[in-house]
Amino acid sequence: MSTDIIKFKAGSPMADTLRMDRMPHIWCPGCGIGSEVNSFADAVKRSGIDPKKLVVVSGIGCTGRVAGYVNFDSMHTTHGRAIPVATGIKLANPELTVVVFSGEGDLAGIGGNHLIHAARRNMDLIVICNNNFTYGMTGGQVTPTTPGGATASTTPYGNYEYPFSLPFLMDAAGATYIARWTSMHSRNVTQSIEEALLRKGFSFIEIISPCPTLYLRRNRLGDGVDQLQNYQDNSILKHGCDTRETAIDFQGKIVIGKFVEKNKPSYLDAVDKCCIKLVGDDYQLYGKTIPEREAEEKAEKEKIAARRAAMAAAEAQGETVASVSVSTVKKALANAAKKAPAKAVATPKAAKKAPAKAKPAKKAEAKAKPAKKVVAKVPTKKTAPKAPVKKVATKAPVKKIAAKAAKKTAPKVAVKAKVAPKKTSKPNKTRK
Ligand SMILES: Cc1ncc(C[n+]2csc(CCOP(=O)(O)OP(=O)(O)O)c2C)c(N)n1
Ligand code: SF4
Ligand SMILES: [Mg+2]
Repeated sequence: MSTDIIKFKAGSPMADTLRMDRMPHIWCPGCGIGSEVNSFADAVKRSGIDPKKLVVVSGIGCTGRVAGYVNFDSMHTTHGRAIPVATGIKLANPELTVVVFSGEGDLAGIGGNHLIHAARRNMDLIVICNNNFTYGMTGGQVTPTTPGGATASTTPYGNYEYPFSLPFLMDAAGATYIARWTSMHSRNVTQSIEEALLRKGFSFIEIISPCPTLYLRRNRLGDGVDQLQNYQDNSILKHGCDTRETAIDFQGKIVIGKFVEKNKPSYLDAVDKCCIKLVGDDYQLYGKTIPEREAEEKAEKEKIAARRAAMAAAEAQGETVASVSVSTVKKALANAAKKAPAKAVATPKAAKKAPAKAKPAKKAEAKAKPAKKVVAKVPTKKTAPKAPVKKVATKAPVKKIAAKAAKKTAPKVAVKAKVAPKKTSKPNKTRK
C-alpha cells in the first residue's frame, strides 16, 4: 500500500470510529449503505456514549458487512439471527448499548419472527434497518418490502406480493421509537440514531436506500444519484404520522419522519420489577443492587453530558464533530468530575445509603404478597414444578441471595420437590 494511502487512512476524521485498515469497503458506487454508516459513526460521537460500551451486531447481506467496518466491538452473525444475538449480549451485560445494523431481508424476512418479538418485549435494542427492497448480496431476489410491480430476479414479471410497511409492522408489534428516513436524509438519520442511543427500550430506524447494482438496474431506475433525486422529490415529512399511512408504492411517495416515540417499561425494567416483587431489596442483577445500578447510571449520564458539552463547544469553535479530539473530551470529563465528585462516584457504600429508592421495592413486595404465600396457594401436584419462587431462587445470580431466598421458601419448595420425582417415575413403570 502506498504511503499516501496509509497517511490518508490514519488522518481520516473517521479513523477512531471506522476501521480504516479494512478500507476500501465492498459496497458498490452509489450504494446507500456507506452514507448510513457515516451517519451512524457521527451519531455515536454526538451522543456522547462511551464507545467502549457499544456493541454492533449484523446479520448476513451487504448491510451485514457493517459490523466488520466499525471500530467498536461487533459481531457479524448468521442470516436473520442478529436480534437474538444482540438480545443475548444485552441480557449478559445490560450496561452495554447494543445496536443491530442489518438489511430488510435479514431483519424482516428470515429474521422476521425475532424482529416482532423484540419489539413486543420492548427489548433494550436499537435496530437500524437498511431497506433497499432487495436481497442485495445474493443477486436481487424479492424481499418482504419490495413494492408491488417491482422487478426482481425471482419476480421477472413484476412483484405480485403485498409488501410490509416496516414502521406499521413495528408499531403493531410494540416498538416504542419508530422513524423512517432515506439515505439522502443523512442529518436526520444521524439525529434519529443519536436519540435512539440515549433512550431505553426498542428503537427501530428504517432507512430507504438505493441498490444501484441490482434493484435500480433491473428496474431501469438509473444510478444512485437518480434515486437520491427521487427521494428528494417524493419524500413527504410527517412526524407523528399514523403508521398505517406509511406504505410505499413502486417509485411512489415515501412518508418519512419520526412516527412513534413513547415511554413504556423496557424488557429489563420488567425483569427488575418482577424480581423485586419476589426477592425484595436484596435483589441484584449481575451482582449489583438497584441503587448501585442507579448510581452508576447517573454517573454515566453525567459523563455523557460532559462529552456532549465538549462536542458542542468544539463545534461552536468551527471543529467538525468527527474531528473533535479525544483529549478535548477527556478534559471536559475531568472538569465535570471536579465539579461534582460526590455524585459521580458509585460505591456500594453510597448506594446502601440510598434507602429512599429502595423503599418502594419493599412496598411492592408487600402488595404483591410474599413469594412464600404464592407457593402455598398452589393446590395441585401438576402445577408444583412451575412454582415461581423455586425458579427465581435457582436462577438468582448471586449465591448469597439464592441461599437466602431458598432458606425463606425451603419448606414449601421441599414439599414440591418431593412431588416432582413421583410424576417422572410413572412413564418408566409403564415402559417396563
Ligand atoms: C440461513 C441462510 N439463508 C440464506 C442465506 C443467503 N443470504 C445471504 S445474504 C441474503 C440476503 C440479504 O438481504 P438483505 O438482508 O436485504 O441485505 P442486503 O444484501 O440487501 O443489504 C441471503 C438470502 C444465508 N446466508 N443464510
Ligand atoms: S449489491 Fe446493492 S446493496 Fe449490495 S453493495 Fe452493491 S449496491 Fe449496495
Ligand atoms: Mg436488502
